[in-house]
Amino acid sequence: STKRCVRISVIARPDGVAQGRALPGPDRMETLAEYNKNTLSEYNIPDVVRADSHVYKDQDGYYVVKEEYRKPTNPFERLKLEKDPMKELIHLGGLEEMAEASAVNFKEWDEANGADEVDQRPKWAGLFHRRKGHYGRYMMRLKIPNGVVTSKQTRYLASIVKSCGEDGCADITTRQNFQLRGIELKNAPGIIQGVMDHGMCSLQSGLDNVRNATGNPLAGFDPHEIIDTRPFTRAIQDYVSGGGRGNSDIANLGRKWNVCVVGGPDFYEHPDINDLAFIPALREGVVGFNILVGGFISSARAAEAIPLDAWVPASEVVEATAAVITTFRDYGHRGNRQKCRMMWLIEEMGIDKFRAEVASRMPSQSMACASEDDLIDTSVSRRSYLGVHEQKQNGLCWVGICVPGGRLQADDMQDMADLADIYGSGEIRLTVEQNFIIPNVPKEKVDSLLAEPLLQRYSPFPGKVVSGMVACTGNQFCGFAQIETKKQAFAAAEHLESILDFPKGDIRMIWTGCPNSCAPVQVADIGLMGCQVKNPSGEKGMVDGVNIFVGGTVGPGGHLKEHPEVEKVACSELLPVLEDLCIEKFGAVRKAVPSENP
Ligand code: SRM
Ligand code: SF4
Repeated sequence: STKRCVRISVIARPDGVAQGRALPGPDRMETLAEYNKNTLSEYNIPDVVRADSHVYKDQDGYYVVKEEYRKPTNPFERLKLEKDPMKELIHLGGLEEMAEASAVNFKEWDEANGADEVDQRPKWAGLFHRRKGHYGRYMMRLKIPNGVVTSKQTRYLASIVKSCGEDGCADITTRQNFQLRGIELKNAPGIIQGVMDHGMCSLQSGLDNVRNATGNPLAGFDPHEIIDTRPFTRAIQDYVSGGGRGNSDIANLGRKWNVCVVGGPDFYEHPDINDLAFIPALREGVVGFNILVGGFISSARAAEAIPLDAWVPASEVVEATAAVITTFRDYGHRGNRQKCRMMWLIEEMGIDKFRAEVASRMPSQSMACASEDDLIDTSVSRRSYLGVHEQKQNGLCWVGICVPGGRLQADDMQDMADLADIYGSGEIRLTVEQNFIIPNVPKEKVDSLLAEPLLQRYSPFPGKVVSGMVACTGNQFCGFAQIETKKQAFAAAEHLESILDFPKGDIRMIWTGCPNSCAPVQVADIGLMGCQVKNPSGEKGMVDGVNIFVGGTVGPGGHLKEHPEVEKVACSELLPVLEDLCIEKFGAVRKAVPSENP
């Protein structure tokens, strides 16, 4: 069992936290060090100080890159050095001051302060200014550990989206999480306070921070469950956010960092592409986890996670998480952003030295070797969680519902919450394919749930291409995007379903708007990565196009496809190429064309 579960709902102003402020922080600047010490004292994490570390801890408890490791300083390290976002924005109320100042005239305030302040530092509070596609509005990225959310929480999030009027909408993300859009900075502190009061958190969810801890979306009710991942993902999230108070220990990493806990035979959690993944394994009869490290995707490189040759008991998941993150914090690169992810550090140190450093940071200063007794049941072939399935609890079902592309409006979220209350137990699960699940539906209520209007739009029984469709944000809101994604993805999926049959099963078609691969094309059957290509009509100029990845696999033994198989196809010429791929590589067959003269 884990020592503590999430306290994030209790951040409601413990001792020493400023009264009357929306964001967490101490009541006086002089008590900052004590505040951070108190926050971290909850976690039993040894405070390791290494002479050769690239960072030092300042008198208030924040980490700063040492002078000798500052060159070449990338722009993100510079903005952290100039003004520590966790300290200044969260703990000392800077964001609240910004909210007030920006309320008068956002554009003028933006011009006076610049992009570091307006776009980047607020990411420590989970606020992303959408400068290019949605000027003056922020996207708020939450953390929903394991994708478990209640109807009450969902309803509150729906109310935020609704309050943003036509600018408001939300996404289920590829880390089984929610993002809300259309927020104005002037309202952000109040919204963050509300989010916290509802037991959720948006702190430390962007830029050089730890992302949402993913787990098995079927945790607790899957008949094939190996281990319930919820206590672990919640405990990780609790540590990562300092119980919602902000964790100063890990608020200055060299880059983003991902973690997941695997709980079932299907690997829905994508352990291959996480910086740290826990894989259930027994050691001398004790339940615990083998550890994989270093998985990541970036525009320059996609690397599969590799074994650390380490096992930890279930009771030490948070300690192991902290040991790996702080190793990364202390030694990770701070120069070229393309070489800052943790795998680069592992390669530079060598896995043995990296392992030794991690082990030395455990409370016992050691870690057992990986166990050969892993608990992954390879006899179960990867299942679709969409549709109606019997739970391990007698008489109950879960209903997996497909939201192609994950985009939701306020009313959709409201309906999700209502359906979870009426038919289930008031709980909703989010998945990395941007879908949701309503668990705990009594068998006799399933038919009525299936007849609900929301399920006519978002089907539990989608076609064979729509069912596996995932699409990142794309150029509607994302400044990196080369193309539009969500609408094109859905149109292409519907087209393929209209003319082809798929006797060999579903196709996992994933669209990503640029090489960052937020919707991971490298694991897709067919992955489409946005790019610009020469106009096929021969006219001057570039047009939207894609590079096409084929044959990535997921699940135990799955592998990434690092390079595209077909390059630079204009979107206007894409459909026949996709048809051929479906036929040649995935056994699709053309539907019989109805004869005109029967
Ligand atoms: Fe991502 C940056 C959206 C999952 C790799 N990602 C971004 C930004 C923040 C860029 C920006 O400021 O506009 C995007 C925000 C767009 C927006 O308005 O929504 C963005 N990433 C997303 C989401 C929303 C895609 C989605 O449609 O679901 C996902 C949010 C997850 C979450 O809830 O936290 C999302 N991003 C991922 C994943 C998948 C995963 O984690 O399993 C990856 C690849 C895995 C990985 O990180 O190793 C991913 N995002 C990136 C990268 C490339 C990272 C790198 O090392 O180079 C960037 C760019 C960066 O960090 O410099 C990026
Ligand atoms: Fe934006 Fe590129 Fe990520 Fe899509 S893949 S959300 S376009 S950064």
